[in-house]
Amino acid sequence: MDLGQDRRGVDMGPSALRYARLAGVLEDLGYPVADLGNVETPIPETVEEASGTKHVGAVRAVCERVALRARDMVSGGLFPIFLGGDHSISIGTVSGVAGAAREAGGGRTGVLWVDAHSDFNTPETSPSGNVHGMPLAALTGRGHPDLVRIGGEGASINPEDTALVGLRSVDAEERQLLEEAGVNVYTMKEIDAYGAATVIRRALEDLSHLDRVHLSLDLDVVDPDVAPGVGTPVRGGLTYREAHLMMELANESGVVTSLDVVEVNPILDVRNGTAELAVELVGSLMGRQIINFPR
Ligand code: DIR
Ligand code: MN
Ligand code: MN
Ligand code: MN
Repeated sequence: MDLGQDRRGVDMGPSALRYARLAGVLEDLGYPVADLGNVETPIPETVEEASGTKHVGAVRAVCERVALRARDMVSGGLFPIFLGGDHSISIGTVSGVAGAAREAGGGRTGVLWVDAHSDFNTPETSPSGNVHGMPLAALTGRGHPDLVRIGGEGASINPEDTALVGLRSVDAEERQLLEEAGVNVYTMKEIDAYGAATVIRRALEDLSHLDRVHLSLDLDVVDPDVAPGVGTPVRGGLTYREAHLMMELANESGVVTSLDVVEVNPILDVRNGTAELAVELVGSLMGRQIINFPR
């Protein structure tokens, strides 16, 4: 889906990730993989542009379908990996995963949001009207009622059950909302000051009380020199190794139970390198050692 922001192309992300051998990398690690195909999604050319929150009706419809798929996967005991698409898909992925787990007595779901942006805007605070800047707010019960309602009425997750890592672009009023909500925030400044390992371990510690953790990986968290194929690049991001360390430490913690890989835009990419990096990062999260030390 590319309805949640202004640039075309991010809807081709799943094809680029498949082409970069996502399934093969997981199979090499010993996992059985089932590709469930794409979720039916309209293109912006066929969607009536409403004023205010852009394409909100169509985004909601797609996210409801995503949430149903997410529920089925959690009920089936699978580890869901969702390929975006822009980050608005996560209103569907997280609400579905959290809702299914809660109803099955599987307890409380938290979110590790790894992104250059905090995606905590509401229609009132958003400077762009783009839904991809709103998913985390909607998931915690803030924002457009049609977005908050996705996957079931009300908030899907508690703000204190979220940790944000890699931030370096937050809008002024969005920042106020973030502070009021009390989410755990780790900016690039903290990563520079304390080191990536310390910050990542703190963020994982913030989520250690939860039964499930959904990792939502927006590829724009990585520095645009390393990952140019994203719609809203912001310089000063994670290095190649810091991004891998994020996933390696998440793997070591063993807490992650579902994953989004979003905002890969093949039109803006260079020889599919951002999709290939994304696949590498999924590999690290699932246990692959990119630095092999013979033991
Ligand atoms: C900006 C950009 N804060 C907005 N957000 C992005 O439009 O709300 N999120 N790029 O990923
Ligand atoms: Mn995002
Ligand atoms: Mn982002
Ligand atoms: Mn909801």
